[in-house]
This record gives sequence, structure tokens and C-alpha cells, in this order.
Amino acid sequence: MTDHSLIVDSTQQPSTLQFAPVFNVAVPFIDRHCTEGRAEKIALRTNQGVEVSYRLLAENVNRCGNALRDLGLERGDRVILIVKDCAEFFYIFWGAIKAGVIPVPVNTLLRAKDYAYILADSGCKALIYSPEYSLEVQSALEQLENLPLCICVEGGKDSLQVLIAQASAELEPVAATADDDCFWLYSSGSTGNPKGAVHRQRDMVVTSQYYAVEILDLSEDDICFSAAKLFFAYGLGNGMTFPLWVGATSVLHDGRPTPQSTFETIEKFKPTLYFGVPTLYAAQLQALATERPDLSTVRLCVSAGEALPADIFNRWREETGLIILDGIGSTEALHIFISNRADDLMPGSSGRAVSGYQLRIIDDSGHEAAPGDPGRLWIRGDSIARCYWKNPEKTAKTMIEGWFDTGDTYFQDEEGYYYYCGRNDDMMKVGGIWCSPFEIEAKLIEHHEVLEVAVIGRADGVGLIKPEAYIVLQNPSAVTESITEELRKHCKEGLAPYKYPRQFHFVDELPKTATGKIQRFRLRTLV
Ligand code: 3UK
Repeated sequence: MTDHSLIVDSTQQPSTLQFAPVFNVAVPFIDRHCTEGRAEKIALRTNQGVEVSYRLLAENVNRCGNALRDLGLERGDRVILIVKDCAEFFYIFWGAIKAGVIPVPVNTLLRAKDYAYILADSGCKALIYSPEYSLEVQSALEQLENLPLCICVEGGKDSLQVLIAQASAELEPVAATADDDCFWLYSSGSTGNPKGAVHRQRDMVVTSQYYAVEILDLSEDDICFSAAKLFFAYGLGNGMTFPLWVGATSVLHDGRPTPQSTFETIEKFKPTLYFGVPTLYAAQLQALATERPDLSTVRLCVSAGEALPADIFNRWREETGLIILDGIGSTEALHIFISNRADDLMPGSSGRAVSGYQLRIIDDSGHEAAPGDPGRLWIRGDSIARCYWKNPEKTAKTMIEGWFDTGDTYFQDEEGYYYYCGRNDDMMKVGGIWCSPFEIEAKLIEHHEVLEVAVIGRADGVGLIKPEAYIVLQNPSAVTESITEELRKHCKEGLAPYKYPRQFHFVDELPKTATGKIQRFRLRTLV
């Protein structure tokens, strides 16, 4: 048998990772647990009542890998997953990797047009989907010239569940190397077509060790629950790779994350780690005004996807006694590369570099920015995607000599903490001075009437850019002249004088991406 071993030396800071010359990442993430005595331990639990031990997980991963081979998929072929959070997601993802096939999990909230684009762009040989998405999938397929093999996870005699049941439970891992392509994730981007970020075998090891073990102190005693779904790089780490790396348990919920569903899941499954996004924390805080769920099993909360305003951090701590660790990650980096730590917190900041990552802030003249000055954030590290699939221009533009241009504007303070200022195109110059929409939003969210807010720059009558705020109120019937005046005063008291919004718009909801990021560019096109 080939040795797919991996040596992790945690006595070094950062830990050093040494991969055997032949390395298939399904071995340490899946097979290792049976040889290390965790065969009967529960790897995952779902809200549908499914419980999967590490032994059953390893068997079903093998069956699924064999089923993909039996269907004719070969090494390097892509299989697209439009699959909800469920046990089969794990089987397909790891079965593919073990068999040398490239799994490509895709956002389940997209529409037929987006699926048609991704199916064609990826040149996938197979598509596996949950029955919930069959309407969008069918109409995507109607738009395609070359049809992939299409398999529904459940229902009917050709379903994946039937194929898995019929396939052999023995599978030798394909002999790969740590640098070989392993899986792809489509980065949604706020504009333009999605781009396939090509990740290597080693990337999940890097994020699991440097972020989950070193920052979250994750161990096999933990139970992880991610409100962010598995198709999102953030959820893929939180809800699958991190718990599998240490032999912990993951809790999956296949419904829409709402304050009610997340609180219920926490009470029922008693996770020790909870992963959310800022808009969900804000909605949960609102719900906490009228209900008191038991969150006592949670030892730590995590936030990413968007910057977490200091005010939400503070209120969550007051209401629940829990800390939220904010960190910035991306699809290209696979997971979080700047983070707060339980013993090194700076509310309102993204924290410091995660070990294993190098960071640079580059100003407009192409030089390293001085402390306090904003610039574009560039990162380097071992989990960053090798390239964008079939997109050499975009690859060349953002991936430069080992560095990745995140597209985010950041500054670093004298103490070394990193502060998010917005996407490059969100920054505005007001009166000649750089002004971060995020800083104004963070001020407005402190106000008790404000539920959500987005700030953009808009040219006034003489063409000068001024901040404007779009606000969702806690209580929509509170829209009056006096609230506008009060919010303006609130900003003027707490921000540099030129930063207060000149206009306030009260709206029912803000435009967001499927992963919950506010689309400021959509607000800019409103008049
Ligand atoms: C923004 C943040 C400020 C930022 C992600 C954790 O969000 C993730 O990946 P995406 O590819 O988006 C990346 C972009 O989102 N962002 C994310 N987190 C923060 N901005 N503070 C934050 N804490 O613009 C970044 O470039 O969807 C998050 C782990 C894995 C991920 N993929």
C-alpha cells in the first residue's frame, strides 16, 4: 500500500507541514480516523435525523468514488455538486477526490442562467443535484449544447443513493501529490461571471491546521455548526474540513439559516463552535430581544464574509456572554487569512495575519503603505488557488508572482491590527480625503433603530462625491423626519466631520449576494 502520510509538526510556529511524495488528501481527512480508533465516533449529524460514524463515512466515500468511476468519470474530470447540506455532500466531495475526480460544489441559491454558465465553463462530465433544485437544473440543461451525466441525490432507481448502495465499499486512493489540482470553487464576485478557483490537494490541510487548529484551538471534542452552507468556502471549512481534520463532529442543517432555525439547531445539537455572518448575527440579536435560547454549549463564535461591526460584537457579548472572532477569508484563499484570536481581540478590526500567510498593503503609487494609510491588500500563502480555470487574463491580473490581490482596501494600525475599509471600488474620496463606507456603516449600526445599513458615495449637484446611507430600520414604521435628524447627529458626533451621510434612504431590504454580502454597486445605480 502507498504511504499517503502527512507530518504535522505543531512545536514550530507556524506548524510545519510535510507531505509524502504520493499524497491523496482523502486519506488524512477520511481514512485516518478509522486507523486512529475513531471508527465509531459520530462524524456528522443532520437536522433530518441522519447520523454518520467515521466508519460509515469512510465506506460511503469509497462507494461514491466507485460509483463515479462506474459512471465513466476519469482522473481530472469535473463533477458539479448542486447539493444541499447533507451527508451525501461529504460522500461525493471526498469520494471524487479519492478517485481522482475534481468536485466542484456550487452555490445552491443560483438560477438556471448561472448554472448553465458554470456547467459549460467547467466542462464537467457529471452533475449531481439535490431534488430541491431540479427545476432550476432542468432549465439550465435546456440551455446547454453538451449535456453532462445528471444524477439526483435521492428518488428513483438511478439516484445517487441507489448507486452508492450498489457500489463496492473498497477503494484505493488515486496516487496524487500535494500540489495536484483537487477541487474547484466558483467565486461569485460582485459583478461579472463567476470564476472557477482551482485548489490543490494541500490547500484544505493548510487552512485546517493554520486557522482551525492554531486560531480556534479545534480538537476532536468539538462540535461545529456553520450557518454558512458547505458550498461557500467559509462553510466548507467550518462545517466539513475543520471537524474532519481533527476528528470532531459536524452538525448540518439543510434549511435557510434564520435566527429561529439557528437557535433551534444550537439548542438541539449543542455545538461548541458556531459560525455565522454579520447580517445573521444582527438578525439574531434582534430576536434575542424577545427570546432566550440556551447557547451555553457554545465556547466560541466566528464571523466572516463581511466585516463585523464593533457594535454587533459588543452587543452579542453583552447578550450572550460570547466572543465573536471576526476574520477575513476568500474563495481564492480558501479560508480565513487575517483573524482575531480569543486572547487577542480588537473589535472593529479583522485582527492580525493567520500564521502561514504574508500580507502587504500597496498604495496607489505601488509602494507599501505606511501604518494608518489605506491601500490594496495583497496576500501570500500555501492555500491560495493556483489559477482561475480557463481565465488567464483574470489570473494574470490578480495572481502576481505568488501574491494574490484581494481587491479589498485595508489599513494596518500602529499596533499591527488590520482594518477593513471596503472593496477597492467602494472607497470614496470626500473633500479629497479617503472615506470608508464601512466606517460610516459601523457608526450607524450602533443606533438602536438601525437593523442594517449600506453606505455608498454619490456625486452631488456639482459632481462632488458625498456619502449616502441606505437603512433598514428595526421598526419600519419609525420613519419620520426626526429619525433622519437623529441619525445625522449620531454620525456627526462620532465621525470626522466630512463623513456624515448627506442623504438617508429608508428601505425594506438591501441588495445582497447569495452569500449575504451587501451589493453596494447596485445601490450606486439607483437614482
Ligand atoms: C469580503 C470580508 C471584511 C472581502 C470567505 C471566510 O467571504 C468569503 O469568501 P468570498 O470569496 O468573498 C471574499 C471577500 O469578502 N470579506 C470576507 N470576510 C470579511 N470583509 N471583513 C471580513 N471578515 O471583500 C473578501 O475579499 O465570498 C470568508 C472564509 C472563506 C471565504 N471564502
